[in-house]
Amino acid sequence: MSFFKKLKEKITKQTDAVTDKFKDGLTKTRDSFSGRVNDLVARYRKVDEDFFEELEEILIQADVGFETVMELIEELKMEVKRQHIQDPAEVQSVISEKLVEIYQSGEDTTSKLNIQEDGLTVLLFVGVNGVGKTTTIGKLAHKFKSEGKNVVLAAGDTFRAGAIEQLEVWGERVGVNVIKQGAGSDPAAVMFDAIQAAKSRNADILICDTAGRLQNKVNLMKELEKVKRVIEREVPGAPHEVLLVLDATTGQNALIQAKTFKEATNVSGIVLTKLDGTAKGGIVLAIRNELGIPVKFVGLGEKMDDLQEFDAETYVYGLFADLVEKEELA
Ligand SMILES: Nc1nc2c(ncn2[C@@H]2O[C@H](COP(=O)(O)OP(=O)(O)OP(=O)(O)O)[C@@H](O)[C@H]2O)c(=O)[nH]1
Ligand SMILES: [Mg+2]
Repeated sequence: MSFFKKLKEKITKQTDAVTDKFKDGLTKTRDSFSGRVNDLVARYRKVDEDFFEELEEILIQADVGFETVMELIEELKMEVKRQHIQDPAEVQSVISEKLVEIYQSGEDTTSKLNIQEDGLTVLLFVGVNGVGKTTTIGKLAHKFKSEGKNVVLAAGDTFRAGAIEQLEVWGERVGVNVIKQGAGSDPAAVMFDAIQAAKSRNADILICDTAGRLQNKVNLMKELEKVKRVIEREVPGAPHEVLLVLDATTGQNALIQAKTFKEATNVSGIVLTKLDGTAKGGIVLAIRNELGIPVKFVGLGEKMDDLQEFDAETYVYGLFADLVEKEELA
């Protein structure tokens, strides 16, 4: 059975809403990446060295990342040999299969958040300015709220003008409390307040916003350390997740940011935003494969329900949706 067929079977187990989100959100990448793979397959009569070279180029341009592309091409070559594939059209399904395999091959590929069954769960959001931290917090608060959880937000970005108000707008929209202090106050003090408030309200989840920019990187990292220390001290075992937000449209730059944050703090998961805004959605694989940190959520638009738990199979379905659907008819 071709992998497209297997994918189709797995996908039908998910709700249509989720697959549609991935499909819509990945339109740009699909049009560009899968369009080019299609064109490649149509131009070649047999799978040879030139074919692989062109494929390599297409993958690199989709931001899959150099190391990951090399690994993928090696795997593909072996698989093509093993299955005696000669028709280039058959390679597409193998590519999709290998993409899923590469994503799932590392340890720790779960996108499930470490949510405490009893007591308060604290989620700390970090990332440089403009990547989508505050928006993601709003979307996630909405998700938890609709699951019946009691959510509190902490306005830990006291640095950027308007940041507190922006989180308050989300708080009102979603219907959750936002704990804040004045602009310019110590974010660690905000966290302390927020934790006390969350405890006294018996909250299930506290989501902490932080600043994305300080005068320099050293200050930013020091501030994050201090915030984290207060959280650790006030809630044993917290923060339960340190989620690094990366903007998919910044490509390889996102990888560099991730390396910097990884050195400074224990990042437990990645939220990759604005996947809908890039034709280079292959960055998901580069992040996973080159950093070894799981992508827990992806942002597929600006609306409240545009945040989706990451799933490698649904993602690859989004990349090849047209072909997968065609397969079903065949
Ligand atoms: N298209 C799209 N836009 C997004 C997504 N996530 C966030 N954005 C937009 O990105 C912009 C920046 O988002 P913010 O949430 O303010 O980013 P931030 O990381 O909090 O930025 P600072 O507070 O300046 O550090 C906003 O215009 C968001 O609407 C997404 O998944 N898709
Ligand atoms: Mg913000």
